[in-house]
Formats: sequence, structure tokens, C-alpha cells
Amino acid sequence: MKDELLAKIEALKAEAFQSLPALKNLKELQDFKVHLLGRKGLLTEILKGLGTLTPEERPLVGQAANKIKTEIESQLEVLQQSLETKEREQISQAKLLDITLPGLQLSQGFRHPLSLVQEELSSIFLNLGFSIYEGPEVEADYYNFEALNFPADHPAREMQDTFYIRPWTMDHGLRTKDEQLEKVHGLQSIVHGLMLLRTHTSPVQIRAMKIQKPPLYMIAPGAVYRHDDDVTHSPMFHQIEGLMVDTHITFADLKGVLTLVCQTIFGKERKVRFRPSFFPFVEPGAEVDVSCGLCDGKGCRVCGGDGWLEILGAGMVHPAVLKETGVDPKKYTGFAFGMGIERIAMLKYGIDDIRLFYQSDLRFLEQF
Ligand code: FA5
Repeated sequence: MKDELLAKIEALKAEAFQSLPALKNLKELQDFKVHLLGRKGLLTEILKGLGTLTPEERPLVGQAANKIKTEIESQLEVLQQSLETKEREQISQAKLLDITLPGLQLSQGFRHPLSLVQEELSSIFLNLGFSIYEGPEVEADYYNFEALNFPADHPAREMQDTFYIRPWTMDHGLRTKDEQLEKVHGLQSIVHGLMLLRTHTSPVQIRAMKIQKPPLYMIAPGAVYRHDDDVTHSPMFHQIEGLMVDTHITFADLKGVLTLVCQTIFGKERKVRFRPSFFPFVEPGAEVDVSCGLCDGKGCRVCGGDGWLEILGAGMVHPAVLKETGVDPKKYTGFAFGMGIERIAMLKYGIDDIRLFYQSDLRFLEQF
């Protein structure tokens, strides 16, 4: 019985060595290995006969089986390496894969031009001692209009085409009493419970003054929304609000700070113009224009032909606004401004269509 098993093992070796050269690829090699040496393979089958041997015979046959297994494995290993090299060469000859090519370079992200301008403006104001405040984009009519001295039904509300929102309370049957709205939104005097997308960043003035008594030097950057759409107007755009409230603040402070900011952003050669204007929450009010850098003040489609582009509204804080937020107008004065970030970016970089900012076209965005 012992000799019979040893003969079977020798025959297995012979069969293995004879078949090896015929294996054409790694798959065939793997299958063959399993067929010979796998858990249910030929060698395992032969070794089932060990049970019929005497205790003295068993180690002899076991050792012979192990020796042959190792020999077969090392031959399979040699063949595997040469098949792997052959397959790599075949793939690269077929030009399926050029393993000498450098790996894929992941492109690095970069700042959006509007973020660049917003960060540059914010850092100028931070250096001047201003702090940054934030407010919600879905805002109550009270903060966006009423507290800013826009009474209900006042025509000045039409200066800013507003997107109104149905408060969810209306859909949940809660909007039966003003107290219920107060409870839900934590607001004290919502005009008929109206909610809207804020049309400017000025509501953050109110929120800041209600929590911080003067001296208050703040800016508030963020997105705002209006029903407006052409080459210089977008339905969603960005502003930076600014507010300085203290004792003895005058219009000279307003002019000084805004001229400094404009010249830091655009360079000293750009002209800055202050025009009287009306906003219900300031008195007196002004609009500030910068000479158009696209046409050098000669007139083009971006500046509407007159050589200037309006970038911000400003003025001395109206006493009614100070009073509404609990600040004594006899003791304190202040100035405020609201700048359009897109307009400033357009002027700074010579961009002639506001829509380019939002189209996510890398050919445009990579230039900044
Ligand atoms: C206001 O929004 C006032 N809240 C500004 C203000 C603040 C005045 C504090 C006084 C005191 P106005 O509507 O003019 O003002 O907008 C301010 C700036 O936002 C404009 O000068 C312009 O640069 C920009 N802007 C206005 N509408 C758009 C729009 N649809 N798309 C892009 N930029 C706009």
C-alpha cells in the first residue's frame, strides 16, 4: 500500500511537470494549481490513503508528498512570474496601458473671485477695527424694512423688488394670531407675519445694534436677493454692510473711510464720486460711484454709457433707526453703507457680465 501511494505521488509530479508548459495564462495557472494542490485537489485525494498505512510508513509517505508539493509550487511560482511579465508586455504593446505615463495630477482648488473680493474687503475693515456680524438670508419684514424706517405700504419698498415667502406657520394652521408667530420666530413686531429673502444686508445693522450698545463698528457680508436680472444685476448677489456708531461720528468719517476703502481696492488713480441719494434709514444719504475701468470713464455697456459704476449706498444713520434699536440719537451718531460685491469685482477685474460669476465655467474662474 505504501509503494502504491508513493507511485501515485510520483505520477502526480510527472503529470504536473508535463502539463506546466501548456499553461497559457494566469487564470489557467491558478485553476491548475487548485486542481493539483487545492483542498479538494489530486494530492489531498492521494493522501486520504494515509489512514491505511502503518504508523511507521505514514511519515515516509507524508515527507515524500511534502517534498513533491514544494517542488511543484516552486515551478508554478517560476511560471507565474513569467506569465505576469508576458501579460504586462501584451497590455502595453496593445497600447491599452502605458505604465511609463506619470500618474493623474489632481488639480488644486482655488478661491472664487467673489470670495477673493469679499475677503479683501473684510480684511481692510478688520484692520480698521470693525468686527464681522452675520444675519439670516430668510428674514422678517420687520428687520428688512420696518425697523429700517420703511413703513408698511411706503413706496420706498419698491426700490427693492422683494421675494416674499409663505411662512411655514401658514401651512401648519398656526398663523391665526400674531402671538403664535412671535412664539415660533421669537420676533416682537412682525408686520402681518411677513417673511422674505433679505433684499440687502442692512437688517444686520438692526440685529447688531439690538445686541451691542455703542461704540459699534461692524460689517456684515452675505448673499441678498431681488427680482432683478441683466448684465449688471442678478437675482442673487452679495453685499457688505457696514456700520459705525459712536459719539461724534460725522459725514467726514463716512467719506474718509469709504474713500480709503475704494482706493485700497481699486488703486489711487481710480476716481470716486459721492452723489446725494435717498434711503429711508439714513439722512443724509449718498451713493458712491467709481470711474469705470473697462472704458476708462468713456462709457460702455457695463457703465451704461456714462463712465461711472455705482458700487454702494451710504449715509448717516437715521435717528428713527437708532431709536428703534434702543440707541439714544442725542448721544450717538453713526454712518452706514452697503456695497455690492459683484460690482466691485467687475470693476476690479474688468468683467463685463455679472452672470459669469455663477456659471461655474473653469475657463473663467481659473483666471483669478
Ligand atoms: C442698498 O441695498 C442699501 N441697503 C445700501 C445702504 C446701506 C444705504 C446702508 C445706506 C446705508 P442699493 O439698493 O443701492 O442699496 O444696493 C447697494 C449696492 O448693491 C448697489 O450699489 C450695487 O452695487 C449693488 N446691487 C444692487 N442691486 C444689485 C443687483 N441686482 N445685482 C448686483 N448688485 C446689485
